Amino acid sequence: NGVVRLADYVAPAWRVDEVELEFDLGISVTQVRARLHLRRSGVTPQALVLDGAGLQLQAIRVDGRELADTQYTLDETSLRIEQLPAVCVLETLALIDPAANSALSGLYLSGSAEHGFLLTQCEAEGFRRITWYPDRPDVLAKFHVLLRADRQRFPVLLANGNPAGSGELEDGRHWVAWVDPHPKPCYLFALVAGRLEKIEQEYRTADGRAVMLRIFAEGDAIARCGYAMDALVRAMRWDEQQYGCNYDLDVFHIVATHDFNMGAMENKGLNIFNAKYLLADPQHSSDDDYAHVEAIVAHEYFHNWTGNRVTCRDWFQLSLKEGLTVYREQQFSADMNSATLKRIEDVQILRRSQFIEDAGPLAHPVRPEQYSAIDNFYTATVYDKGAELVRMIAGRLGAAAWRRGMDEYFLRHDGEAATVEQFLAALGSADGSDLSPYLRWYAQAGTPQLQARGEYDAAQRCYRLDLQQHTPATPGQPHKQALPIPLRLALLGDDGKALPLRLHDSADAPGERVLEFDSDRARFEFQDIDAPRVASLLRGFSAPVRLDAGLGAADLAFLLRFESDGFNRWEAAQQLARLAFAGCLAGAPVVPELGTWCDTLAELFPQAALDPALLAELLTPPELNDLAQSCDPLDPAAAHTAREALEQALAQRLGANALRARHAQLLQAERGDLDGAARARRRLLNRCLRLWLRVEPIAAAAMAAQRYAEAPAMTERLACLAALLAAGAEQAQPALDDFACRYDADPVTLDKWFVLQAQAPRSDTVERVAALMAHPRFSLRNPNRVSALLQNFAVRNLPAFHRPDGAGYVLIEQALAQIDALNPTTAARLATALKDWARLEPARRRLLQASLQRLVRRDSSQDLADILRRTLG
Ligand code: HT7
Ligand code: ZN
Repeated sequence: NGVVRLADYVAPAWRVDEVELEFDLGISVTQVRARLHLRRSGVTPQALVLDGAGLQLQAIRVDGRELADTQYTLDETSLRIEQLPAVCVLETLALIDPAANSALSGLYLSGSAEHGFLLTQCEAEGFRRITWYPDRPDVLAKFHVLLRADRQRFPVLLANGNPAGSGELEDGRHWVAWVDPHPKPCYLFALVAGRLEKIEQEYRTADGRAVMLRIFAEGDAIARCGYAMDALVRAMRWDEQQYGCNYDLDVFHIVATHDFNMGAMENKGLNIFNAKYLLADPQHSSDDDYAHVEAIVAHEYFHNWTGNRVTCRDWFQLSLKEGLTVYREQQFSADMNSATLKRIEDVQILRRSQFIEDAGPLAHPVRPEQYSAIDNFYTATVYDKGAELVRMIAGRLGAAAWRRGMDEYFLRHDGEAATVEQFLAALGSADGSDLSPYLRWYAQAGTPQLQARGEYDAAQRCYRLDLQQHTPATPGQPHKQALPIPLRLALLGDDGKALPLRLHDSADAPGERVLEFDSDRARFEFQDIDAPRVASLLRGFSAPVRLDAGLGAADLAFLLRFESDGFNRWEAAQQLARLAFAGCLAGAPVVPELGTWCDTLAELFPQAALDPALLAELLTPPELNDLAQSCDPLDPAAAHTAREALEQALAQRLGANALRARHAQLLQAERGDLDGAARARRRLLNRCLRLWLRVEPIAAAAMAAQRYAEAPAMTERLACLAALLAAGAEQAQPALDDFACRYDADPVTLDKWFVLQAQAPRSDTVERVAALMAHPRFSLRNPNRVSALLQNFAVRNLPAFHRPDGAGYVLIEQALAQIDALNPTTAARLATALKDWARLEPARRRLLQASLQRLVRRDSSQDLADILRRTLG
């Protein structure tokens, strides 16, 4: 039935020591010759079964001798040979058609047949579309690659590893050879062939290797690769300094493409990037884009050790490389920028995607137990919750033992395909810790709910904290175990300073403690506390849980004023906003929490000492997607209205004068600089604009339109256009038209134009999105365009997508059927936008369920069918 189970893992029967690949490259016909140097694993004879998909067999030989038809079995997905010597060389010759590959997995064409280039994407199971091979991550081989192609059409020929020769052939063709000395699984294989420009820079590793760094892109785009190069150098240095990880080849190449199913790919020595996450310059890229480029360049580079040198035994261990690499990128970005802001952003991402995933029909453990389409498990749970698990473990060990543990992990498993158990064992060996209780976090889906209740006992002069944990049932896991939860906390004095905390059985009294809470319930008593105090719990978001601390508006306002942990200060603002939202949603005539939230923020607003970026975040209530999780059943329109009420009340409380003045002051200081301080000021500037638009719409819209027209850089232009659209200002349409003209020829920037319209809070957004699907620049073949227009509409525009007549559902239903025929990975990802149907109020629920049922009755790809089946339950 196509289901793969972790429990069924069997080590490979055959190993590949070396593989020689020869490509005769062409847009519509590429010939692939593969010579696999095979070695049987055990003594007993075993059939060789290789994966293969969409390949046309031309020839097959073993040790140089042609096989007769009766000596092998070939079907749609495999090649099977029963009788083979224990050591032999299997040679196959296959034909493939890259131009017909719209799934963007295997070897495919990016761009047009005339001007585009060829490239590969092999993770997770794309290599089988290139040649017959044991397409599983625990078969590691040394790759030798020879590329042949027409020199004019394909002047650049790249593959993994180090260059190993090049030369001319007849008829204007040429060849380039590559050898990768590091054995690797085939999912890390890559080649690129085409007309590409490059920039390059020399780098010397800490251990003395001279490396040539090169970035390749098409045409003028190469002028926008300088920032990525700088980010790469920063990441390489950081990995040497923080983890002792040096780069290990003579070249490191990155290639940008507009046609890609994900953000980027860490192929050994030849990373391939979605252009959206590589190109950056002030004219085309916002501050957020710059941050993404830095983070993703670092992420892919860090995979060189966490993923490539030590890879995964099987795809169930995916988080072993992804969770760990996300965590390493988070540390890097925190070091390069503001650590508090980075933590806030990471938790926002976690809450808005992973918490929702974990609470719905697609919930799965960080290490799933089974899958039917592995591409559907590149999820927020595997990546972002996986990173939180690594963060808890790193925190549990402390910085020094964490580093020793990582050294040990590399020492034990370099050149191997490892498991989560091996990772925890290596880390724990650093200080003799048993980290196996954390395996429960890897195995158990769902977000734990942590309830904390504090009480002051005046007679005993002690503060008593009662904790309870509970994880709701998830599909296939009705009963949950208690998990080890590190709870970082402090008790704050009147001035916000952390008081000494002494537990009854300990002598030390630090100002902050981490309690390890690993049972269903527990009580902790802190001694010598002189008065009732406010507890600041889960500082820095020390565990990926939903905390119910039972704090009222007054305590939250106190934390918002005085908490010194920047993350928890922001969290107090969020919690207070949640209380206000609940009141507004319930339709209460007076919502006292709303008053407290607004008053406290009004008090903080003029404080010059506050970091402007943090202030901008404090002034922003949780996103609608996040707030919507607390609505049961969910009426998206009502939730949107309640959140709007929050924004409006805050704008009114701050007042037009204060907002106008702060906006003017920040605008005066604006020079378009890219440093952290300038970016922080811009964040507040644009937040002020949004709020000001609510209380002085005519003047603020005029200012936004002027700023749009005169914008020195993209952050400004985009923020003003988005603000005009959100406010429904009359200047929005002319600005949108202008944006389309300016950036018509630039796909990455034009995507922003599609995004803005998909997210517009208008009653006719469905019709507009439908019209945009017919726009000459829109294509269902391009994942970035599909994501910009359709994913954004379905996921980030709740009121429009959930229009009561169900038109939004029908639009996505019809698009899904078309996209699935072209690119199942993209279709499956878009379909996850429908997962919350059962939480909707009855009328919408029925309409969305009907759309899902119609889709499920169609003949769809395995990827899409898997999402639909799990969504409907
Ligand atoms: N490791 C990469 C995964 C990836 C991928 C997975 C499925 C289909 C297409 C893909 N492209 C890249 C991305 C990463 O670094 O996490
Ligand atoms: Zn990754």
